[in-house]
Amino acid sequence: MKQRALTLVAGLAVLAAAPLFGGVAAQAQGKAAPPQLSESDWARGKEIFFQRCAGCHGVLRKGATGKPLTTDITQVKGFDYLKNVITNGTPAGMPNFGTAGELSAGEVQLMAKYLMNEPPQPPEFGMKDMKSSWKVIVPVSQRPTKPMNSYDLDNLFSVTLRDSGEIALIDGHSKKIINIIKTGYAVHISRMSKSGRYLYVIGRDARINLIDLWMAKPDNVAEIRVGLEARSVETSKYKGFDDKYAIAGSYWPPQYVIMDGFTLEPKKIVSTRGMTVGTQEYHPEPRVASIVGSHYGPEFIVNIKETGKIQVVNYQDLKNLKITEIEAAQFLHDGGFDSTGRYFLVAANASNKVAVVDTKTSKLTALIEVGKTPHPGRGANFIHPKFGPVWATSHLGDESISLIGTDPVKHPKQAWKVVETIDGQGGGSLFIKTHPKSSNLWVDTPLNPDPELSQSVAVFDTKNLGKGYDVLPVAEWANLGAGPKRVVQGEYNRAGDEVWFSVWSGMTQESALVVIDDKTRKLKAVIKDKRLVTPTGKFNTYNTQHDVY
Ligand code: DHE
Repeated sequence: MKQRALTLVAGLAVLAAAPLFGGVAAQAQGKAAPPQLSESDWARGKEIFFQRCAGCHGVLRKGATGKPLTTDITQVKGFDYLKNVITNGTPAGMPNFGTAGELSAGEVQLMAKYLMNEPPQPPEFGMKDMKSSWKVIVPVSQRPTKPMNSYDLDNLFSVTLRDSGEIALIDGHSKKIINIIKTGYAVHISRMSKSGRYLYVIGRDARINLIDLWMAKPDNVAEIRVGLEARSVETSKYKGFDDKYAIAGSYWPPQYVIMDGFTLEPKKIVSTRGMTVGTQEYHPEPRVASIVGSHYGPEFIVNIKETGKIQVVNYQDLKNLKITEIEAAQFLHDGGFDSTGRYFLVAANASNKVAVVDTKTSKLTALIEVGKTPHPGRGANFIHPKFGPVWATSHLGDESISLIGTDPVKHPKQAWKVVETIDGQGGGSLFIKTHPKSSNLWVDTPLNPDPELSQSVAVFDTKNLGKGYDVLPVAEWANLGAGPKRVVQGEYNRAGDEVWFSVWSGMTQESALVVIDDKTRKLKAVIKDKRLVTPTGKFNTYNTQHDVY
């Protein structure tokens, strides 16, 4: 059966390719023929793959955080194997989509069949597409000239409402929702402008929303789509360039774009396709992972997953763009600054390494072997009683937490080495967090297949790590009905005396935010509201603006 895959996928563009399904018999021995799918099942498979799978496995399914799923592999593994892994997940970080109730039994079977067919290649997305999606909702000249509300703009939380395509802006003091703002689908991160006035959020569908916190009721003032799939957005942080530029990295097409910071007008697109580190092979899909704005120069630090290269992009002269390319390791993902803001540490997750870049010299400082599949979020900086300043990461693939020395001046022997490894509750950790005013180190495990672990959080005392950790039953505290109730991503308030966690359930189930008193580690508040659909990431305005973590 020959079909035209011309269906719209989750609001995405029309696919140019016309894949053949089921009609071509598998040639190689041991390979199962790709199962046939109806046109509607194929469209649904593409949609689910975009929403749940492409981030880890890649649009072309060549693998990164997740294993490669090209048909030479999937047709050999076969339907039953794929169905089992999608249902139950793996301890290495593959979510248990079936048993968690996120995909129905029918959807799991559909995905197992879908994966045995060739992946469709989405179209490119260039300047013309960006410009036609670009909207300035409130022109700069019509925006307030001073804050028009009385909120403490240093203590707001931008909370991703993943599946409803919104963010909730919450007042950190009253814990009341200020506004629910329409955004792209499954906002991945929120970032602040240098001045603290503008909030930038990016959806998985590569839609960026620019929110002005000075409005009486903060809301969107501009938006744009920069591709078909994306995860990262950042702003110029170097002195003299306050709020001037924004940058967004896409997963598809593999590229990044520098925009005007006040309007999101796209200025310069740079493709990331090219050669990998090490074997120096061409890669057709080097996706842009984390991006940070340097405090030491007019530069963005752009981390390219599949090539394993870090680009230091100088934004002083966009016409004569200077890019310094640093060889790190595959597959670069998420990371954050050390406590001084000079060094950037980024997980090369499938290489089990952390790469360190000196943003003052634009050179690779170190490549450090850590545990299995590091996943720090932005990491956690604290003073280790014996080894001085350290930056910590937890791991998707094992229970370890690696502490890396970050002070080459006063602790040169420890600098850029794992000075200690401690064990948390289990693998499946995504985020680790502390605050300069706290001695608590919080480690979540939302992707652990055991609900006891995915619904609780471990907390260490940084002054006495040898004592082990306490387990706090955060999901239980939220007192919700049925659902996966994954406890995810701790985020501090401005004062550093409370930490917020999301209890992330299914789209039709109740979710909540749980606020813990940092000193007593006791429950302080549960924020529930029927509008809080699938909350995941939370970003405190001050801590995000100043890279406090
Ligand atoms: Fe994330 C950060 C990519 C899965 C919530 N995530 C990041 C960053 C990247 C990334 C590149 C760093 C951005 C930066 O700092 O500029 N995330 C990916 C994936 O590719 C992956 C593995 C699979 C996917 O399909 O997206 C993935 N991430 C998830 C989730 O399942 C989470 C929990 C919910 C969701 O939205 O799907 C999730 N990712 C987050 C959050 C951050 C993040 C909350 C920011 C953490 C922070 O404190 O900065």
